Order: sequence, then structure tokens, then C-alpha cells
Amino acid sequence: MKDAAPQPTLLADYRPYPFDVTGVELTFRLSPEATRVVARIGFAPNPARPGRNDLRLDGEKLKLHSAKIDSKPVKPDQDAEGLTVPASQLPDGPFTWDAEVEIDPKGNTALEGLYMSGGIYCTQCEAEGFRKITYYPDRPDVMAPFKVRIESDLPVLLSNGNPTAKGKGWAEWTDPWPKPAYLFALVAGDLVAVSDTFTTMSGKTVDLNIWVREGDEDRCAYAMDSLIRSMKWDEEVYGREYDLDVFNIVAIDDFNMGAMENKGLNIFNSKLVLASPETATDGDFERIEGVIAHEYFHNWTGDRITCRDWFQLCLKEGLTVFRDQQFTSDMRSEPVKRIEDVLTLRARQFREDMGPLAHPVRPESYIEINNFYTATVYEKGAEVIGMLKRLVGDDGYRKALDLYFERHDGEAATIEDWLMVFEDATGRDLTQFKRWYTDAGTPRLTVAEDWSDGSFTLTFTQKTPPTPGQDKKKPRVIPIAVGLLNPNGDEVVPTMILEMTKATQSFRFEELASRPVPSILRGFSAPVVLDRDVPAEERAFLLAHDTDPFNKWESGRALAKDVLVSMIGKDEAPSQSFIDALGRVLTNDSLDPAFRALCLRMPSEDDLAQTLHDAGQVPDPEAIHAGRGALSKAIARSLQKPLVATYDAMATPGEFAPDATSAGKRALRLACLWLLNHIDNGTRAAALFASADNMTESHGALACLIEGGRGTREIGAFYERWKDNRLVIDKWFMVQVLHAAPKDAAPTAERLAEHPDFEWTNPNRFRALLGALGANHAGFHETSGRAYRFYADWLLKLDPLNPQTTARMSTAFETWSRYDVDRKSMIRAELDRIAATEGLSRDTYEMVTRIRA
Ligand code: 0A1
Ligand code: ZN
Repeated sequence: MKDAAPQPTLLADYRPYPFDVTGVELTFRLSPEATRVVARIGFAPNPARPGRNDLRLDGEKLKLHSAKIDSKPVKPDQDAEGLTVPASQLPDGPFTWDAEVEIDPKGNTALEGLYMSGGIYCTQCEAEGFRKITYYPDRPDVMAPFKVRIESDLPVLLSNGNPTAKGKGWAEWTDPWPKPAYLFALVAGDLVAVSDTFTTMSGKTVDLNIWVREGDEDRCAYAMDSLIRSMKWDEEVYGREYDLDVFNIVAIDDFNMGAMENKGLNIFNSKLVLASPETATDGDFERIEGVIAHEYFHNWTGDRITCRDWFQLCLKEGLTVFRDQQFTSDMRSEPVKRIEDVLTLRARQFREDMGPLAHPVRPESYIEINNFYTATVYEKGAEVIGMLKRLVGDDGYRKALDLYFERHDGEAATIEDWLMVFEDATGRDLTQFKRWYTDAGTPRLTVAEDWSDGSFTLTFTQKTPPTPGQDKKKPRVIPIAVGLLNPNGDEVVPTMILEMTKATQSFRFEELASRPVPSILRGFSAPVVLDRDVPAEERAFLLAHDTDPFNKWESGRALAKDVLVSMIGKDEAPSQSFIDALGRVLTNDSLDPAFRALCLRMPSEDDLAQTLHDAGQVPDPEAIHAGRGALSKAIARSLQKPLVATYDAMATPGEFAPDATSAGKRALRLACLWLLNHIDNGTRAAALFASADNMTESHGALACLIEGGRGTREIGAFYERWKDNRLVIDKWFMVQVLHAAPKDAAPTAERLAEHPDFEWTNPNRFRALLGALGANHAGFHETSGRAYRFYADWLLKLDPLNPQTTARMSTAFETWSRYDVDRKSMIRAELDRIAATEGLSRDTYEMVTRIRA
């Protein structure tokens, strides 16, 4: 355990920094184990903090060689987290700080600050990594223009802003836009560029480069195309133009997260840049498009307008996720994107919100901020913005956003500022709405219906269960999108937004000819759980007739869940009427194949475990796994003919195209294969694996084979073909563990951990193996507890090297309280063991202690 319990940082303690930074000049003399960083920083007293103040600078793992104030040497007081120059040693007015420090990029295994990945120098400064580069007020509300000089023999030397000078062995970059230190970036290495240009709406030409290792150039086209489409879209939809002469993207193999929006120099995990039909799945293509857009959109929502402090993280992340979701839905299919987003929200954010890690979209305290890059801040943060937009309408939203950009450009803003622009632009009072930011937990909505004399009344009740530190919840504003269908399936009341503000509230619809069937929470208009017992016939009716595609899918989903719950809990036979309803969706050619594929996908085992837990049962992972398999088999038997026909019809011969339509066909084809695989002894999967010319089908076929307990030969062939491609070998590790049978998952993971290619210090590789084990529900929770032990062993092994990735991965244990006494005590024992480990990182300590609380 840590020597002393780490102290939390509190939102309530916010105070502005006592100094403004007027300018930053940095010189880097790069050397793998002894890089010199020379900093010259201009400080001026901040009028917001009158009086004489000490100069406090953050700094970690730095060797200070010299420090001067206005050219005179000073000896600051140093501690493990930074240094202090007492006010008595500071001039009255502005002054210049000069410091030279030494750092060790090669020894930096935490991948935070300046580090090396395969011979390339690169940086990751969000949230608090800049303090590992030089002494600085490392907080987002301190914004300054940066000038950077890099000295190295490496051929490519990059930093933020525009290139302003270069010579043999050096380059200079100037970033005119004031920015916080977390947006600083530097890259140096033997890289090659794939280049293009973009002409902005005011006619300026921007040079675009994607920098990769030699040999990877042929896998950058999709990322470049996505970037250009993002730039255009942000101009057209938000009126936002790019503001530098160059936009650089670099692909790095060792990266803790997905990507980073450093001003003018985005750094990406290589898996979110590199793609070709042979090496990347349709899912990879879609993610690349979305993340390239996300990072690009941060240029305005994050960089030009940043966050006052880290509690406001959702200000940039919620909004930027919302914007990238809008982009993808414009590029692809709106309903399909909405369903995908809700699936992720429920799988990750609802799970978080219902467990020990629940926290508000804007938290009020943290020990380690890196632990708050969560589904709640990102995904729920985006949902909250979606609700705001629904409440104020499209025009109101656009007006508010225009005002936001106008009023806060160049500033570090807060959620209060954000809500104020909506209030000022639309005249709406958002006091109650703000609870979505301050209160944790997922509201549960129940509905009562009443029908009399042509009038139909819906009475809603909202209740939010207690979350850590928040026992009592007040009612929230919930926009409930509702439409009504008549018994023939015609829509009699088109979608309207019911604005719920009270704990219980009724809404009446008059003058109806017959009792309608309500379609509630259309488009998933609020991130709530709708607790509503609906008869199977009504769900089937909505699956067939709802005009709202989200609710159409949702009805099928709910039906599938009901059927699975009765099969798992009560040993009932699979429902034939459900299978018939699914068959009608499968064969309805007027429906988008991608949508049909989503309808064929069974609820996940983790989702079913939560559903059973909510219903007061103790989930049995093995029974859930078996039930899901049994339903799939029953569907395959009953719908064999149309499944085979669709499987054949959805082939995409000819040249591979990553567009949404082609991807949708492949998704439907693989969904059919998945079901048929339960009854055809793997013949189709083996044939597809042998013939596939793209990774989507080859990987999908391999997953089916492994799920069916086959595929040994194919696993070997896949490895032989791809052993030189790191990203594909990640898939190879992952697919074997994710789809292993419950009893095989831990043994497979143990065996693969011995494989010479298990380079566990690489976060992608570590996540591929351990992440897959955590995601194999029945395998992870297999009765002996072998997987728990193995998983915890690896967390303990990674923690001293890379606390950030370790801490994130500890969330595999967050659902412990759902399970039976034996499993609970085994998981708790692992959490205790981790928490009691000598020298455990602050990151992991915070996570495991919150999880076991
Ligand atoms: N801001 C980046 C992701 C990111 C978040 C945290 C990091 O370190 C703790 C690194 C990157 C994004 O939203 O894409
Ligand atoms: Zn982001």
C-alpha cells in the first residue's frame, strides 16, 4: 500500500494561479537517457490573485541543473511534486524564469511526459504529464504561446503550431495560440509522411501530414480521407475553420489511450490510424474515422476553448464526443450509429453508474485525475448535450454554440459558462438541468398507462438509486420522446418531447379513436433505464411497426432479453414467437442490413448478468453463457433457410470498400454466420476463413471457429500470415481469449502470456490479452477463480511500470457485488491483495479501494 493515503483534490478548492504565463520558450537536446530541456518562461502577477505570492511550479522526476529568475541564479525548495520560490525572492512585477533540467525518455515506461516508442521520441501530456518534462504550472487554466526548438540528428522533428525555422540537426516551431501545457507535444524520429492539403472556407491552404514508420504508408489513406471530411464537416455544421498552416498526425505503437488532441500535432495510437482491407475490420475503419474526427474537433472544443480545471473535463470531452457522434451519423447511418452508441453507453457507462465507481459527469473530487477519463465523463457527457439539444431545439443549439465560441474563445471555461450560453441564447432556465452534471447515477423510469374516453395518459415516475457519496437524489429534467401507434400499426401521434421535471408526472393525449400503443423514449432521448413490463405481443408489434428505428430495435432487444432471462432463470424453452419475429426482420429487405445485423445480435452476457441482478437474482455466468448459446442454436435451427440465403446474399465480391453500406452487408453476413455456426459444425466459418480477402470476414470467421471449440489450424495459419504486423497480432491474442469456452479462457490466457510475442509492456498487447479475459464474461468468472488470480497477478506486474493502464484495467472487477458469495469473496481477496501491495501506484490504489468499498 502507499506510505500515506493520498489526498484528494477538490473542486471547491479551486483558485486561479497567482501568475499569468506570458510566453514559453523550450529547447530540447534529445538523448534517449539524458535529454536536456531548457525553459524560459515569462511570468506576470495575476490580478485575480492580488498580493505577494510564492512561485510554485509542478515537476516530477526532473533533475534540476540550473534555475534563474531575471538571469540571477536561485535555489528553489524542491520536493517530490515540484518546487517553490518564496515570494520574498521574486520581483514585484513580471519576471523571467530560466531552468535547465534533465530527463530520461527511455526509462519512462509510464508513457506520460516525454518517452520513447520503438526509437521515436513522443509525448503524452494530458492530464498532468508536462510536469515530467520541465517545471511549470501544469494546470489547464494557465495558457500561453509556446516556441519550441528541437535539437537532434533524427530526420523528423515536430512540435505544435507552425514550423518557423530549421537547419541541420534542429527545427523550430511556433504556436501562436495560447494553450495549456497538457496540449504540448513533441515528436522526433525516423518517420515518413503521407501528405495532402485542405483548403479552408476562407481559402487558406493547410498542409496535412500523417507521420508513420517506413512501410506503413500504404495504410494511411482512410485516416487522411477521414481527416479531410472532418475538416469540411466542422466548417459546414459548426462554422469552425482550422487555424494553423499545418496539421500533423503521428502514429505511435506504445500509447496508453486512443489518441491525443495536442494543438496542431495530434498523436495517435497506431491502431487508430493504420488500416487496409487486409489488416483492419469494418469496426476498425469506423473507429478510425470517429477518432480522427474527435481529435480534429478538439481543435475548437478543447484547444481554442479549454477547461478551467480537470473537474470540467466533460466540457471538452462530452462535447467533442457528441460532435464526433454527429459526424459519424452524418457520414454513415443515423439510426445505426445511435444504436451502436447506446450499446456502448449501456455496456460501459450504465455499468459504471450502477457500481462502486459511479461519479457525476462533473466529479467534485479525485485522487488521480487520470482515473476520471471515464465512460461517464465521455459518453454520458455527450448524452447530456444530446438532451440539451433536444430541449432547446436545433436552432437554439446552434445559437448557443455560436455564442459559446464567440464568448469563450481563448479561455479556460467551466460547466457554468457552458450552461450560461444556453440560458443566454435561448432564455431557458437550466438550474434543474444542471443536476445531470452534478448528480451521479442512472435514473430509472417507470410508466403507468390509462385509457378512457379517447384520452390516453402516461404517468412517469423517476427514481435514481443512491451512488457513492450521494444518497438522496432530486428529480431531473428528462426529455422523453414519445410517439403513438394505433392498433393497425399506423402512427397517430408523431414523435414529441415530453419534458419531465417532477418525481411523478402525467402527460395526456386527447381525441384518440382507439387505445394506442405507445413508443416511449424514442431515439433513446435520455440516458435512463425504462423499467416497463411490456407483454411480448406488444414488443413484437413495435418491432414490426414502430416508425422510430431505435425503438424498433429496442423492442427486439427487450424481447430477446425477456426470452433469455426466462430460459436462464426458469429453464423455459426458447420462444418461437420471438424467433418468428426475428425471422421477419431478417428477411425484410427494406431494412438496412446493418440494422438487421444489430437486431440479430444477442444481448451480451455482461448485460444479462446486470439484468438478472436488477431482477433480484444472482447471475450464474455459466448458465448465462449456456442460455445464450441455446437461444442462438434454436434461432439457427428455426431460421436456417433464411439465414443461409441472407448469408449468401450479403457477400460483397469485388474490390473491398470500407463504406457503411458494404460494411453493413458484411455485418449482417457475419451475424448470420454466427448463428449458423451453432448448427453447421463450423463448415461455413472454415470456408469463409479460407477464402476471405479482408480482415472483417477472416477475423469474424476465426471468432466463430474458436467459439465453436475449433480453429486450431486456422489460429496457426493466421499467426503465420500476420506475425510481422503488430496490430493484427493483437487481434490474434484477443480473439483466442475472448471467444474461449468458459473453462478454457484462463488456461488460454496463461498459455498465451508465455508466448514470445506477448510484449506486455506495450499497452495494446497487454489489453489484447488481459482485456479479452476481462471481457469473456463466463471465462473471467469461471468458478475456480483462476482467471481472477491471473488477472490480478498481471495488474500487479504492470503497475510499477505503467500505473495508468493498470488502473484502467482494474475496472474488470467493478461488478463484483452482483455475484454469489464465493465469487464475491474471491474477487475481494484479489482487490485486498492489490491494495496491500507495497509501493502500489496512486492510480491503482485509488481504483481498487473505490471498487472494493
Ligand atoms: N483527450 C484525449 C484522450 C486522452 C485522455 C487522457 C490521457 O491521459 C490521461 C490521454 C489521452 C481524447 O479525448 O482523445
Ligand atoms: Zn477527447
